[in-house]
Amino acid sequence: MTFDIVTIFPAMVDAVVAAGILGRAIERGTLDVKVRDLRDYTTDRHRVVDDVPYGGGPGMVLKPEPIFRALDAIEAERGTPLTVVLTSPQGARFTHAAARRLSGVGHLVLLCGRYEGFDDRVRARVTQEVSIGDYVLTGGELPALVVLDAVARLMPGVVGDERSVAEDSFARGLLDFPQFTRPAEVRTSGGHTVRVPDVLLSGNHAEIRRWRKREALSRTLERRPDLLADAELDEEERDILKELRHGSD
Ligand code: 9D3
Repeated sequence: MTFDIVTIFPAMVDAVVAAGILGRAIERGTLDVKVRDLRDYTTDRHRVVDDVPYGGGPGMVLKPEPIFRALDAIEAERGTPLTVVLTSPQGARFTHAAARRLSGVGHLVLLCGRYEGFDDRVRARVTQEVSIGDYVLTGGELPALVVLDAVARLMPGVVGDERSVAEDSFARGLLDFPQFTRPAEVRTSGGHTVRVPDVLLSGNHAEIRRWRKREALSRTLERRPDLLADAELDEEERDILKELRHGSD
């Protein structure tokens, strides 16, 4: 899968993309990410990408022509038509379901917002506008990287072990069960020891599976009951959930 990311801070995007699982996928050729400096698509000597808002008010607005020139260049290089994702606080909330839909598109353009946002006329070239949540950031680079990360890891071969993608908590609609690693006992700073639950050391895999289901369900019920409305539960999980709900009556 191929991504073109258009930004006024290419170094910020480059650094993230080079690290970790995405960096390795790029080295292997499973993933292709081209980071483009919006200033490269200006035509004036000072490479200006922003201007004052018509009608007045604070802050600056991203000029439309550099964005149009960038999209024209990408279109000429990649072939038409483009799927263009614009990051903005006005966008629809980006969810795992949205990531899954986008992972079916072979090529994506991500436009990173800055300042007070884009000249509204660029929206004529935009397929979808996304926000990553209800908090105010300084720009769209981190949101674009969130979209890249969430979409890219769904592509076959990007994440080493396909099971971690399939068993993904949001893929199933449940939170993860608790994880432990060695040692089986560890001394806390408070001076007492905390042990790994015995069931995980028992070697009884049927019991371990059931314990994990119960933990995942009780955590979800406690922390994110909203997820249970759309969760895909098997019969055993529905039974455990019924028990857990009766327990809190
Ligand atoms: C809604 C706030 N705006 C009111 C004047 C100003 C403004 C604040 C921050 C305009 C743009 C930004 C920069 N944020 C993004 O570009 C952004 C964003 C975000 O701030 N939160 C969650 N998702 C996203 S996606 C892009």
